[in-house]
Amino acid sequence: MSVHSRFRRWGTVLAVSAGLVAWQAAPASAAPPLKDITGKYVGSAVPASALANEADFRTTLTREFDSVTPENEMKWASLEPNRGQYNWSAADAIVNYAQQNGKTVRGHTLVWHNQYPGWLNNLSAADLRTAVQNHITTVMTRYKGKIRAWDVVNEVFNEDGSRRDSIFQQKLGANYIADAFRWAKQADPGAKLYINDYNVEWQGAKSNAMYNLVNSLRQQGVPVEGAGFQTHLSTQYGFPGGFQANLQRFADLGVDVAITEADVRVQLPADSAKLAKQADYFDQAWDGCQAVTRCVEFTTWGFTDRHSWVPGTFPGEGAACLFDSNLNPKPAYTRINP
Ligand code: 9MR
Repeated sequence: MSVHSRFRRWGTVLAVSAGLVAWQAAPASAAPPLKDITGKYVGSAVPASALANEADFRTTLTREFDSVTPENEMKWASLEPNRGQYNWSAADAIVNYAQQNGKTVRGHTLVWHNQYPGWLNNLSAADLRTAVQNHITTVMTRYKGKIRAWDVVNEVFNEDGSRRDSIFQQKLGANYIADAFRWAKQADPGAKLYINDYNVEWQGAKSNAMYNLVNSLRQQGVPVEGAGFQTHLSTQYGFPGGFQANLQRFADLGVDVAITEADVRVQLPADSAKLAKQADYFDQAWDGCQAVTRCVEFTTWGFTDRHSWVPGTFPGEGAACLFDSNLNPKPAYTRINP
């Protein structure tokens, strides 16, 4: 919770549902929306299918958040499965929702070693370079002026801080990152251009490598304007040490910083102790961002346990979001927004 909101109390309400009477935490609708308790953007990853098909999902999203990140719809394989043939409909649907509802969009993501189309594998180095430039230019031009920030490159480091051996690194060499940022700047000069990664929330080999790269790119005049910290956390590990100081050192390089994909998974079944620990982690992440002037955004990777990548990727873990599957706020929500 922010210092500001610590002094606000909303009490409890008598909830009557399905014949049961129970005292429970005030629903989110009784508290101000998350987006209204901070001057920073508060976002969520969004699957276009849920936005289209689930009215309750859409209602909570619209009430609580002022930024959306397409969860998969703007990835290269989604947008351009065959060379030069674009499928815009799902990405357009999210951008149109944002435009119609006064939300901003975080674009995700232009150059990533995952979820890229197979046709990239068959290209020569020179042709791959052309394909990357064309893809960045085509996608950013379509959404020019409608995307607040773009994850231009995603997850370019290994855990030890060495460069990930992606198809881009292998074929184009280390400078593909600088090229990507320059092409992105030409396509939409108004969007904030980010490098984004996970396990960079504490000071260590990986975050040091990202810090050094941002520093050296900026010294060369490459338009890196933001550092994204995914913040996929688990209660079985400690909260990242020096979280706020780590954000601050990047901010001190002259870039914006953002929490881009926050979630806190617990081992299933969840219980009140685990959810209390989860609440503590979410609150520390929220407060860390609030305390850094240039932390401009707090985005969660989905807001409801109904739709979360976690159980599919970490068997036995889940319940990682601020709202449960029925869209009731969990202790983590109430802790941030009491
Ligand atoms: O949530 C996304 C999931 O639906 C996809 O299957 C997965 C594919 O790798 O990507 C997930 O989102 C990832 C994001 O794009 C980048 N950071 C890690 C996220 C969780 O894996």
